[in-house]
Amino acid sequence: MTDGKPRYQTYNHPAGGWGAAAATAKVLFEQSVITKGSRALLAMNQPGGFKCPSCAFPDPDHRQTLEFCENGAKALAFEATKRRVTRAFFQAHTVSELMAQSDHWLEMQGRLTEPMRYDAASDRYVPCDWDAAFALIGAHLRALESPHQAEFYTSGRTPNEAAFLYAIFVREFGTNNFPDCSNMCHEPTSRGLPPAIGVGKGTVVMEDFEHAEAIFVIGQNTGTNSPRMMTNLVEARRRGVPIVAVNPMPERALIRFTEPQDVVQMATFGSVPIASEFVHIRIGGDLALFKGMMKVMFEREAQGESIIDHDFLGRHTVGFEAVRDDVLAQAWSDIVEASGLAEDQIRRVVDIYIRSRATMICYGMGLTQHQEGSRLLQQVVNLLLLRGNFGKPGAGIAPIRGHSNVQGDRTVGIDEQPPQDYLDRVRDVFGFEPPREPGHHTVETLEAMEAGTARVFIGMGGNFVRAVPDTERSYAAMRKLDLTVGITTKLNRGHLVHGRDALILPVISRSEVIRTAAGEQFVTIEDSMSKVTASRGVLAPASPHLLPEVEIVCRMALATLPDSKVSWASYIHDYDLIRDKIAAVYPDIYRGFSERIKAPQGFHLDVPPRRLVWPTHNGKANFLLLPGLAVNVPVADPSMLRLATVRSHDQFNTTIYSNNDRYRGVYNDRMVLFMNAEDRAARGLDSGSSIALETITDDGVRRRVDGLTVLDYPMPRGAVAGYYPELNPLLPLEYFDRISGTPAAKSIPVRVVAV
Ligand SMILES: Nc1nc2c(c(=O)[nH]1)N[C@H]1C(S)=C(S)[C@@H](COP(=O)(O)OP(=O)(O)OC[C@H]3O[C@@H](n4cnc5c(=O)[nH]c(N)nc54)[C@H](O)[C@@H]3O)O[C@H]1N2
Ligand SMILES: Nc1nc2c(c(=O)[nH]1)N[C@H]1C(S)=C(S)[C@@H](COP(=O)(O)OP(=O)(O)OC[C@H]3O[C@@H](n4cnc5c(=O)[nH]c(N)nc54)[C@H](O)[C@@H]3O)O[C@H]1N2
Ligand SMILES: [Mo]
Repeated sequence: MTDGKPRYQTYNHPAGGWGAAAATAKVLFEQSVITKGSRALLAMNQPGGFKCPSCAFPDPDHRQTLEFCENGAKALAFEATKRRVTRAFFQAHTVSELMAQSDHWLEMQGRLTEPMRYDAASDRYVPCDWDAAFALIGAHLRALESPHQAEFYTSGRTPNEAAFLYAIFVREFGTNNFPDCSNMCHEPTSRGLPPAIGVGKGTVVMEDFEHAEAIFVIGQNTGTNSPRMMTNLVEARRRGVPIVAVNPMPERALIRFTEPQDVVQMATFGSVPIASEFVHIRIGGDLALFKGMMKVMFEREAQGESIIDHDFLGRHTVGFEAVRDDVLAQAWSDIVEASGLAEDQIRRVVDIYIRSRATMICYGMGLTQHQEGSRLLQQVVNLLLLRGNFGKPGAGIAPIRGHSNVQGDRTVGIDEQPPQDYLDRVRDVFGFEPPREPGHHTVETLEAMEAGTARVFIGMGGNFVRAVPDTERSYAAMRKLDLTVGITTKLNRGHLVHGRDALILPVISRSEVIRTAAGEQFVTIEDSMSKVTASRGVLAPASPHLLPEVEIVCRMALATLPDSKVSWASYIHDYDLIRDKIAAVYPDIYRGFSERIKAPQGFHLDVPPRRLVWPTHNGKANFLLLPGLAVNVPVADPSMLRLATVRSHDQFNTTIYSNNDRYRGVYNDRMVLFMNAEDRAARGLDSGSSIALETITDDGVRRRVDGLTVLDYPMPRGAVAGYYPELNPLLPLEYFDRISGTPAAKSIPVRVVAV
């Protein structure tokens, strides 16, 4: 597989196991961090160490062994790499030349080492000292006619302390324009769940896995994107807990898994079957599945079985009757057609659900990235409410978040529609009047750039232009700006698609030591289960010229707001002072933060529905309606296929570690399209044919990606899948969930164009 030629072969082994161990060793070796890397791995997710920079799945409280996974090791190895992007590198390459390189190539150049400024005369980035960089940002921001002409993006690796201050800086500057990666990810969780249960977060914690009697894993590729959760699934299966996996792709780790940290299993080549029921859903068919399940429950209840928890419904909920009427009005033939599932299987899934006295429903992007993503999640809540699956051990809703601190960033103020009580407390604690009107989310940010009303873009981490929809259009929008700033660890496309002025500001990463005038500092993050823990880097920073994100925020504020009411200079050095302010702005959840964070295992933020308290407008949990069975606008065109854009096993979002996708049997290629063989044959194509895809829209814009190889894959009929971000040019900017603004990246209507 090392000759670079594309190869495709079915992967028949369990996921995890020696394949994962070998991949871990290889990646550490290739990034030449074997010694440094293994020392860092020992400190990852241990009390006193740093939090894994990869996904948001919590680390366990009680396992004392080496706690990491293949993809955590990859994230660390690529962060701790010895490769460096220096001023000589930028001298040797114009931006236009760099633009012609692949995302993988850019990533492989290594860590950024000093601040750089774009020089139009030479089309190169040239060195620029930190003071000059902050002065440039301050000058641009102060020159704007309105603070709403600036957009302040955040990606979810930024820790609480930096995100909290960034939110304060931007609000004192005068806008709520906070597009963030969550706007493309779990925003349906943040916006869809509050009307239903009063919080936009999950209601389970790690211990719940030990008490669950059934676990659903819906629209989530666990073995690749939250590999540490596999340990919980393996343990659950060993206890005989049924696991229902709902996915259009039979993801390998959901079928069979070998726990790489289980010595006996590794030695004996053993493995554990994971899904007791694999539900091969059509793309967007989940709504029909949920309604089918509820229909069976109502029907069986009507026949005298006791299935619905009427006591729970009576005490805690409102709106049950309307949901029951809606569900009973759906015909089985429509449910079967929309879900692509046999009625028998839906009845089997219901059996699993009603035998369980405590059910957890975990989900990922397969549920959120649809045009009705937010309301689809409300149907998940309906399903859970019917059997009282809240407020007891082992039960609840479990959004599996993406970036390691994406949930935390939202909690501490990265929110384009901030609650008024938060704004009141910001006013009281910091002494300025924050703006009250909602700001831009990611899609609105792009619209403002296109319209020319946005002039400045500051990216706190991430790779905005590469992550967003409608690639070509978004590139053009970005290039209209006066200033673009990338606050970042690695070179990425976002630095090459830039405004008239542009800065690259390199930061100290999660695994590295932050030392200030007040001594060594730590930061905090909140995981997917609302647990807040400290993170202390152990490695020396990649370059002596890097700054921590906190200092960058403070110095942007000092350069922009000469009359600020906030004591920015003090926060640069002492992060406890920042945590004291977080506690003051969020007394309900963060009171005593600086003290509580001293507990080696951290602490949980309060999630009221766990206590059966519902902070909704009526103090109840609400059954909410989503009429019909469609989560995306129907398309009449018979040639239409629904395209899901997914991650390979060897990438972290726009960071491409390699061109392999081991569990799906793809090597040295990312330009592939997974298709059902009958759909392929119906189009007169051979397996391995090269095709183009075109988006079906009525806006007159041609969106097309060429050079895709068709692979036979067990997809449901009418569903195809390929990789993000290569296929983002096909995703129209207008194609998003109206409630949350989340682009519907899992259900793009496309047609195949033979070439
Ligand atoms: N190694 C690694 N870890 C990561 C990331 C990474 O890129 N690499 N990214 C991080 C981030 S930011 C996030 S948000 C998470 C993402 O983690 P996931 O949510 O697992 O992300 P995706 O790869 O987008 O895949 C989602 C799954 O949804 C399925 N799917 C597609 N359409 C549908 C549908 O209509 N219904 C159902 N039921 N399923 C569907 C796909 O087949 C796929 O298995 O992972 C985080 N962790
Ligand atoms: N078509 C399609 N589009 C999607 C998705 C999809 O499934 N399909 N998924 C969406 C999802 S779920 C998400 S979350 C977004 C992701 O969008 P982003 O979060 O914007 O993208 P990433 O690729 O995670 O960002 C990687 C960059 O972050 C920087 N970085 C890494 N570590 C640090 C750090 O510690 N500090 C700072 N300051 N910078 C750092 C590095 O420079 C790196 O190049 O993409 C979305 N886009
Ligand atoms: Mo995400």
